Amino acid sequence: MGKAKFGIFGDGKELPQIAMAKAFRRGDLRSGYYRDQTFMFALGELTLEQHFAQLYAHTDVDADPASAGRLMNGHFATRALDHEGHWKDLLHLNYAISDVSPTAGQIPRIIGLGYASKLYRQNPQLHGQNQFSKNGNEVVFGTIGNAATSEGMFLEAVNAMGVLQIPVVMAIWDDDYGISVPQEYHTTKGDISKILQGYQRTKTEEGLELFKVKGWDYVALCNTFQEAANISRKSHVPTLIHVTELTQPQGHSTSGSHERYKSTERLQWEQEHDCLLKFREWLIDEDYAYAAELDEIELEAKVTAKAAKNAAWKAFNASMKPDFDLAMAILDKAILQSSHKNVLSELKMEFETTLNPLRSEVTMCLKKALRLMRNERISVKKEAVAWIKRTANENYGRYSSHLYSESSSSALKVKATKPKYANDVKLVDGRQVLQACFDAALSRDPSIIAFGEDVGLIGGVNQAFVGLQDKYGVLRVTDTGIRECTIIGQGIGAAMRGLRPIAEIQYLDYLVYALATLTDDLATLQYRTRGGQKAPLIIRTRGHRLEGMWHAGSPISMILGSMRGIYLLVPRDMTQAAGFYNTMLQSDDTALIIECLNGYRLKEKIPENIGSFTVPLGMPEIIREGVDVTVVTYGSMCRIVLDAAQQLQEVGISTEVIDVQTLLPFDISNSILDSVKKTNRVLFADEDAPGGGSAYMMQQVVERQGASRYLDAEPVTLCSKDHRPAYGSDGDYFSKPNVESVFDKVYTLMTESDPIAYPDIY
Ligand SMILES: Cc1ncc(C[n+]2csc(CCOP(=O)(O)OP(=O)(O)O)c2C)c(N)n1
Ligand SMILES: [Mg+2]
Repeated sequence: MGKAKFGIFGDGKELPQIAMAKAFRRGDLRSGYYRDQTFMFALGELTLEQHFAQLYAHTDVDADPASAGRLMNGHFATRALDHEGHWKDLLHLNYAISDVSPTAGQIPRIIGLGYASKLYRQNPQLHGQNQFSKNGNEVVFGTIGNAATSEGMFLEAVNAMGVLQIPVVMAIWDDDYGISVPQEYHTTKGDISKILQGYQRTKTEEGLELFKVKGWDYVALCNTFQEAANISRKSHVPTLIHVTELTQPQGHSTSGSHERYKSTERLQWEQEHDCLLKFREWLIDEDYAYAAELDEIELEAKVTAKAAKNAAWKAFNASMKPDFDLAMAILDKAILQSSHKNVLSELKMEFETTLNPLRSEVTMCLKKALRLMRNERISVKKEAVAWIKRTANENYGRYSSHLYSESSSSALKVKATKPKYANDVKLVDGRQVLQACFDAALSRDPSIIAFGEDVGLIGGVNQAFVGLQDKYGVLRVTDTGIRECTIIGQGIGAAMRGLRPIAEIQYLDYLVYALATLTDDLATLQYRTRGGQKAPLIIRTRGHRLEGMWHAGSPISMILGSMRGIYLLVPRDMTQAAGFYNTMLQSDDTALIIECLNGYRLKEKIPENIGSFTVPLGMPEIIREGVDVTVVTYGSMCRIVLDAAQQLQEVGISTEVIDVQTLLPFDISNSILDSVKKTNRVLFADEDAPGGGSAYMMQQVVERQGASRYLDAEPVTLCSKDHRPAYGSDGDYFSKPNVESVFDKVYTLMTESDPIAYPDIY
């Protein structure tokens, strides 16, 4: 009837989920997908009414605790944070991590969820009373469909869990299909557990323990899940349960019927092997119940489900009714006061006869009414405008809140502490500034960990962790395999369990391998749970210019376009970077920090308060004052622009250089506008492709901050060529902006306003 826009359900997979729920203990975690409704019901983590509330997109957190109406149905989550955004006692939760729709998107984080148990068990500094773990006894239960096991994320994660030896029970719900596509298109030999046999542990080799069990065999399912959970809990060995012969009685979702693609024989087989039917037969055969008793239970279940559906629908409508009633009362007044009585009456009638009206429809109705009355001076307009403003504000909360942390630990609330320098301050390599910052952090807080490719033994390709594995141990400063996607997953999962990971992506260009997990999972986490879950992960990487097509990238627009929800910090040197690490470690937000690849060996002054000074987010810094032109830039470009500014000074042009420092958030207090008011000319310069990061900065300053009114010349951008940077110093020079191109761009701006003083050069 159009009450719900889309439905996807867990039918055909009920029985293994009951078995899984029996093996699950309070404090354990689940990272699964849209089929897991029976598991959630069995744990008591989802009520029937909540199930329907999500189907209707009820925006009340109490009605749909998983997503407050933001996610399609079948996307489950436990609220792990209290109303203030602070951790609850996770040991007392059945902790279901919020689902995402992309198949296998739930998998990378499993690595971190399990890794946290390993650290809580193996690192004595983390022992003792805490709300996150009891000696690392918590098991992560992962679920995935058979078809989704073809995704790289799954295969990467299976390998990683084998390497890491973490307590994961990975269940595969195998119904032989992925929507319409049968097994032979998905899996070599048509059998995922068969092809994973090489991962099976042996007496002498670590690996996974693999199980295969039929999805309609209740006793075998219970035994298998119990055994797997015991192994994982006790020995931290990952286990994988391939649950076969499952069905999908209603097809994939409400958007199509499976009769279109399954043969008559398959449909017949599914009817006979439905796990609930087989369970029923077993209960009767084993004398646990009479058929009549089960009939009664089934009837009761239908009545209960219907009642829950009706209650949820009623509650959903009731949540909107006061606003609808008030809007209609305002329209009644408008009909009395306005000369457009007839059209207004029609508008009202139209809304009142709408089947299942929504907030958008009442908003459209009142906005149309206001447009009609635009030339009239009648008192009702004030009431209508007040209604529009109030509900817009409330709808912002309903649909746009919690993209970032809104708790008292938000990164935007961290107090700024300036770096302090000794009188005889030493000049050191940039990497040493970072090393001192990480040293201070690791000694301050045992929950801080760092990992990534080459981070452990050698202390990172750029040496910022040098000596720190020796000092803090392999559990704190750790090498990983080359697996960017699950490095990020390792960070997300660990952060969701109270640890403070710094996950490293070796070069910014390789962030692409982890992009799906960053954009789908991490960036949306607070938003999609409306503040019910968080993963305060710091992602460390390095980029901008150095050498070659894959070691000098600055794909900022890719990040800006895909990772809202993760702060984007672009420090110009290692001191600013250290300040950002200190800020983020005090906050419960997540951030990507891009260090300058070419800055590790440049000399910097090391602050005395290296472990505690902070750099605030969203605060640009004027790094050179000037009056003629403002250049807005960041990262490695700061030095280039400063050099150009020096040369411009020699021809009489005074350039103000602003380092934005953070792109998300961008200049919270509109300070760049003040500079433009003074210079009336602005250039936005970066190393991204044309129309990328520079265009974003232009939009922020010219449109959002309203700089256009103060400009005497067109705002301009300077960026890289369309292609990636060619290798070698000349490749860099002719691919990226350089001192001369900055000079020319600024000089041309001046030529435009004073061609006599600044004649054309070329
Ligand atoms: C990355 C991605 N690709 C495609 C889809 C569309 N899609 C949703 S479910 C699905 C099939 C999944 O099949 P399977 O993993 O076997 O799970 P099942 O639905 O059968 O339980 C597809 C292709 C998606 N959600 N995400
Ligand atoms: Mg399937």
